[in-house]
Amino acid sequence: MAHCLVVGPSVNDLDCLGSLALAQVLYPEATIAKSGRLHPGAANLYTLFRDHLSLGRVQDLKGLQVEKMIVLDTRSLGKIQEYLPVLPSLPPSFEVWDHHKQETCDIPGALIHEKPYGSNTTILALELRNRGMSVTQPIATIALTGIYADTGGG
Ligand SMILES: [Mn+2]
Repeated sequence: MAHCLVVGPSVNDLDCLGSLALAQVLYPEATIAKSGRLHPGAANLYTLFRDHLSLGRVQDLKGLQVEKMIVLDTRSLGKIQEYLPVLPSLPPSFEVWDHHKQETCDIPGALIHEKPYGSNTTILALELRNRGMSVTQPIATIALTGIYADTGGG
C-alpha cells in the first residue's frame, strides 16, 4: 500500500516544526515523524502543543514501507540520515519543500518545490491557501512561530 512519510532535518527547529504542522494538514494520510533532537525553542513549543500534533518518533517507523518520502526545510540527504536506517529500504520517490535555494539537492530523483522565502513554513502556508485549505488555531500558532523565528524574529 502506497504510503507517504513526512520528515524534516534532524535537528528540528521552529521553522521545521511549523512546516511539519502544516504538512499534517496538507498530507492528512501521511505518517509524520519528528527528529529525536529538537532545538530548545522547538522543544518548548512542542511541549505546549504536542496534543495538536501527530508526530511519530523515529523508532516507530521501523519496518514502514514508504512509497514517497516528503522532506521539509532541507534538500540534503545527510540531514535526513536519522530516518533512513529504520526503514526497510530507501523510499523510491522523494518530494522536497525547501527554502534553501542556494543549496544543492543530493536526494535521488527528488521533485523540489522551492521558493526563496525567509521561512520554509511560508511555502507550505501559501500552498494551503492556494488549495483553499484552512488550519486550526493551534496549527496556525505553530506555523506563525516558525515563520517568526526564521524571518528575523528570533
Ligand atoms: Mn528554515
